[in-house]
Amino acid sequence: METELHGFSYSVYTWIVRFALLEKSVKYHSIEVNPFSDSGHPAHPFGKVPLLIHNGFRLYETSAIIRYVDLAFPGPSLQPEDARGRARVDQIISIVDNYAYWPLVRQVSSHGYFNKAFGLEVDHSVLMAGLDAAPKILSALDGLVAEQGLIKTGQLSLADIHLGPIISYFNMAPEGAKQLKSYRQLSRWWGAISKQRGVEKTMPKLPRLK
Ligand SMILES: N[C@@H](CCC(=O)N[C@@H](CS)C(=O)NCC(=O)O)C(=O)O
Repeated sequence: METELHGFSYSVYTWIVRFALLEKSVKYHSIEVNPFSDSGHPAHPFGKVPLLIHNGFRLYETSAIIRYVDLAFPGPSLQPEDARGRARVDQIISIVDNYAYWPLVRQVSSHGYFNKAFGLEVDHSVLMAGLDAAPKILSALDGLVAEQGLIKTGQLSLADIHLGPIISYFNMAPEGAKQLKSYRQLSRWWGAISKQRGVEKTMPKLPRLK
């Protein structure tokens, strides 16, 4: 059985897939591709990462990949059996992809942490746009992780795996960390997730802000 993950070390979506693969104890080869280069990832129709290849089966879109990993490999299930639990997991994943990724990661984390840490240009208007958009998203997630998340269920699910790296990146920006503190359930949830072995083992190695 051959599993290949095409990803980029700093990509938050690649981190999500690494986290799911680790939870299912899947051994795989990592292929490093920078999707932010001029050509993007040539093997991905939209030039992005991640892309998983499992015995010739090629799959892109992170949410599809982690659901596939959960079903295709043995080990504890990462999705609740009941309809409502499963729906909440899917809802959190969908919120991440449709509402959270851009403001929390590409605006707040990129301009409040990454560009500073890597000596790149910081656009404060982009950072502010992300910070303005964040409360609505954090507030929705605060309620949802209280209902379906590690601290409520005691079990790691695909929702925790999809959301954890996103909140981690947001929290790396001091402005993001300050906002996160106002959301009690989400902060508690993040406190528990950040101590998970899967997070520690799959987290990208990143410089601290000076
Ligand atoms: N919808 C895609 C999004 C993947 C994505 O945006 N990946 C980022 C890295 S975290 C990327 O490749 N960005 C390159 C670009 O936007 O040009 C998924 O769920 O996998």
